[in-house]
Order: sequence, then C-alpha cells, then structure tokens
Amino acid sequence: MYNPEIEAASREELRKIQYKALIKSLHRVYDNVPLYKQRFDEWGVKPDDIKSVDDLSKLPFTYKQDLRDCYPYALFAVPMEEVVRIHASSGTTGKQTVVGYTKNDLDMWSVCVARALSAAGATKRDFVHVSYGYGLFTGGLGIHDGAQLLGAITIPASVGNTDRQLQIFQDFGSSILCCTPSYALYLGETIAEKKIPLENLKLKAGIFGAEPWTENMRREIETRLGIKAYDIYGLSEIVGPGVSYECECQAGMHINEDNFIPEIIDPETGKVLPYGERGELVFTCVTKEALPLIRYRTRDISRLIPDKCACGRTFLRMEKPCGRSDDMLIIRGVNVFPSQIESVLLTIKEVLPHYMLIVDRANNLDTLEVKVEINEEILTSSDAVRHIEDISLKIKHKIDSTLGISAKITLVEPNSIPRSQGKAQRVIDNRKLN
Ligand code: DLL
Repeated sequence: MYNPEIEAASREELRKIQYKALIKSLHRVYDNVPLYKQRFDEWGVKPDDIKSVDDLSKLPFTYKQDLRDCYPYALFAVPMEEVVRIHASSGTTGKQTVVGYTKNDLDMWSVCVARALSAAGATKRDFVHVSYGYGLFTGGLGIHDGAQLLGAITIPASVGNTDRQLQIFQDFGSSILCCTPSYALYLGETIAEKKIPLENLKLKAGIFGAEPWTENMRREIETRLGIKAYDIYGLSEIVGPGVSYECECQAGMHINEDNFIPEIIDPETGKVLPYGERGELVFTCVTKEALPLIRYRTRDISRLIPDKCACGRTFLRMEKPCGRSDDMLIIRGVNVFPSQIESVLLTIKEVLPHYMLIVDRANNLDTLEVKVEINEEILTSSDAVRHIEDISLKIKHKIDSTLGISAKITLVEPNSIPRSQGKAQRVIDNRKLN
C-alpha cells in the first residue's frame, strides 16, 4: 500500500498537488455551503484570491461550534443523495457533531488508513483485529475499511468482552491489534493475570490512538503484548482515524498531506506559527466532498516536524498531541465536555449546580466520578436515605445515556464543594500519563 510517488514526493510536488486540490475544495464550499459563502464574503476573500498554499492564512477558521450550529447537515457540500455514510462525535446526544462521507470520501479515508496499517508493517497476510468501537464512532469502521482495502484478514471484534477478545487472539491468530492504548494496556494486564504465554499469540504490532498516550505507555504495551506499538491520530470532523500515522521510526505521525493541509497556530491570536513551534493544530480538507472543512480548529496542541524522516516519507510529521486548548476530556475514548454533565445536572431539581468531576485510572481503564451537592430539603426529609439512592440512580442513568460512558455518582452535602473566587475548577484529572 506504500505509495512512494505520493508519500515520498518532493515537497514542491506535494505543494502542487495540494494547491490544485485546495482551489477545487474552496470553490466547492463557496458554491455549496451557505456558511462558507457568508464567512468568506464577510472576510472579503474569494476562492481565487488564494494563489498558493501559504495564502491559507487569509481564510477564516471553522470551529466545532459551526458544526453544532449547522446540525445535522447544513455544512455538507453535496446533495444528500451523494452521501453514503454518517458518523458522529462520540458520547454526546442532542447537538452532537455529525459528519458525512461520499463514496469517494470513504475510498480516500480507506487509503489513509491502509497507509497507516502498512507503515506499521501490515500486509494482506495479516489478521487485523479491530477492537475500536463500531457504530457512530469513526474508530471501528474507519480502521475496518482501511484493513479491507489493504487486503488483510479483518476481524471486526469491536470493544468489550475481554475474555472473548483473548480467545479470538489465540484461536484466529490476530497479528495486528487496533484499539485505544488504554485498552491495549488492559488487555496486556489480563494476559499476564491469566498467565497466557505470549508464544500462544501471533500479535506483532498494534495501532493505537483516539486518546493521548505517552512513550512510557508505549514501552509498557510493547513489553506486555510483545509487539511494536504505533500511534495513529485523527478526528471525526476531518475524517476519523488516519489523519496521521507513525512509520517504523516511531518518531512523530506522518500527516496524509495530499488530503489534509496542516497548520499550527497560536490558539489565542490565531496567528500561524513556524514549523517546530508548539500550538493548536488546524486542518484544511482538500479532497473531501461531503464535508470539506476549511482551517478547522482541532484544539489539539502539537508541533509540526519538517525534517526528512529516515523512512523516506516526505509527509510532514506531527508530534503526539500533548493536550488541548479547550476543556474537552477523553474518558475511555469518549470525548466529554464538562458542560454536557452540567446540563444534565441542571435538569435534576434535587441537586444544586455545584459539582466536581474526578477522572482517574484504575487497572489502566479510565473512571469518572461526579460529585454533586444535594438540595438541603432532601437531606432533612424523613426518608432522606431512600431519596438519595433514587436521585443518584436518576443522575447516573441520565449521565450514562448522555455521555455513553458509565459514571459513579456521589451526592455530597450542600456547601461541601469548594467555591472558587475566579474560574471554577470543576475537573480533577488524577490520571497520570506516564
Ligand atoms: O478519536 C478518531 C480516531 C479513532 C483516531 C481511532 C485514532 C484511532 P474523535 O472521537 O472525533 O475521533 O476524537 C478526536 O481524539 O481531536 C484528539 O483530541 C484525540 N485523539 C485522537 N487520536 C489521538 C492520538 C477519534 N493518537 C480527538 N493521540 C482528537 C492523542 C488523540 N489524542
């Protein structure tokens, strides 16, 4: 699947490919998406004013809020009959961010993922075990389609049921594991607990992403599973997994630059920063048809590495994202904004709007506890204990179904959560990524 004509093209050649596609993409959004027409007009810029890739900075940004405001389909640049797949951001209900793909978009996405798989050493003789979630989340189906394009034997195991996953490893001969890095660690621990000899497994490599992880986690996964562990990055708004991927050098992720043009900006001023400086990653989709976002603010903090990679690929590399410029948390692979939990709590009259979210990690799996103050009247009522249980259950049910992950609810006395003089601190993240 490695395609040196593109992946190792000269920078000049790549710039030419990008520019040609960029202009097409700008016309597509200007002509078909009212929000882009309006925004370009307000900025006084037309697609043909962009004379080179460097002129991108003349264009306005696109934000996650734009996807919410245009929910569900108003940002799509093609008629709905050309759309063949919908995905949506994980864990939210109501105004989630909905993304769509044409047939060509799915083909392009599969190529991106197949490049990632083959950069990790996968071939059509491999058994690619996909333990990302299938469904609206882009992880499962995204990797699945790429693995099939590669011609690999694809195992759509999906998430959960760890015992069954381990059985499949042994019986089917899974050789490339694809899941979140925290689940890979958990699988590794379970293998050790169950004393399954690594020789019984055929695993040789893994492709892990959808959440931040560290070099220490990489070493731990590599040792526990006896594999090479590669990073893969992506976000639903741009395409899903496969926006960038690691090669055998494991030194930053090559961005599929023929499809996505990266920029790093100062998140405060929006100014473009030179290569090598850390800032917010921004992507422009140049080949997408259904949802070609222009200068999309990912909120991920990273750095672009322009030096030539020893693998021969010339695609720019990005450093592992080291944080976010907003308050989004990633809990068990699910994107969670504290405001979503707040809006659930506001619908429950028995509690006060004072809460704290405690995120931790037990047995390599993320945990979420929601501490919220209970109303004084409930506390002093004669059947307070029964009431408290009912309220906890009600909150738990609402939060679990809103976020798609399970939370522990702890009701606490009024005034027991520290009040803040300035910006309220609502999140304690005890996960130590080391
Ligand atoms: O997580 C797509 C994906 C699936 C990527 C499987 C890799 C593997 P979203 O649910 O839209 O899409 O979440 C996107 O997850 O903006 C980052 O903050 C974070 N993220 C994704 N990959 C990585 C990674 C998928 N390798 C958000 N390292 C992004 C760190 C990552 N953070």
